[in-house]
Amino acid sequence: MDTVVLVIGANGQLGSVLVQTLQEKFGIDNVIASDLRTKDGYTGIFEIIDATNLERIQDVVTTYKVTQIYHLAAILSAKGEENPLQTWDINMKTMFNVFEVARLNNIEKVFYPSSIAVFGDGADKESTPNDAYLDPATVYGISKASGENWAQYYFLRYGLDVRSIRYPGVIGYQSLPGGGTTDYAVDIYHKAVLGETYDCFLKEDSTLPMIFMEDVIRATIELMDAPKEAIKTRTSYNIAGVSFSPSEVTAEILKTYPDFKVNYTPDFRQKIADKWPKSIDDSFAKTEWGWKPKYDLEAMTKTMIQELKIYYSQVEA
Ligand code: AKB
Repeated sequence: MDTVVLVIGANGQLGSVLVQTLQEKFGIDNVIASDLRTKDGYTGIFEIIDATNLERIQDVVTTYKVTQIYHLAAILSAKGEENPLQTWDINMKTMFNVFEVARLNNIEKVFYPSSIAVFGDGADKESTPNDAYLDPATVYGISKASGENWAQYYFLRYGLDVRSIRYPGVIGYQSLPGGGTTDYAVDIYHKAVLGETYDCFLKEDSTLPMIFMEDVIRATIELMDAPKEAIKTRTSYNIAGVSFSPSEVTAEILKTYPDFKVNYTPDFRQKIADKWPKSIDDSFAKTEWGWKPKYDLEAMTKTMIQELKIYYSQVEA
């Protein structure tokens, strides 16, 4: 039987890149991208799905004989605070719909992303362990901490093979993030390449765990490819890429753009960042399925600047 993958939330920062990787891996006709709206210029099969509607997910699963689901749709940390109850409803309803459709249709594997937002003041801020106490301070974090436990519940109760990673802030040149606290770390590169000043919404010494897009996509695929017996952690895996503060990434950018200027005007997102780890212990992922990051701050910065320069030269042409 062919693997047929449904990606929910395919237009997001991660989804748009992950879909391409999955198309290369499984074939363009075996990947169904879905989101609330179609995307201009998308190549491949696309279905409009509002994941709060279980019947609609069921229709698509039946039509395409889907065997794996990646559920990437969620409202993130900063945006989620605008309307906490609605964020809870959307994040939880979409998750339950995916888990239920997966269970009822004997879906082979489900990917459910969690986040470093599950951690709060109860966890060590340096090298935060996988099994640290979880007291999230945002509704997004609460929904993910709860979702991880539901993932484990569906595995233990129904044998549904749900796999999960706690994503750090994701940095990539291919797409833009939206509604997160770590978004500054993508925006800052765009402003540098455009020759503009960046107004940073976090303090200059606010260190957070981040990861380069290539690493995070590889981690996701490697986890999904790992033998079932290797996956001992059924809540979610910490993965570390690189930890840095706004002033550290600025220093790296200044090596290429010595005139680049950053102003610091911390806003409500600083409070969110203050609750999160500064660095992550990812030994469970390393030991259980062989996770290993490749990109450090220097390599990431080089690639970001190189690729964004190409992008903006094409936009301007
Ligand atoms: C956010 O900032 O909300 C996300 C995340 C760390 O999950 N990027």
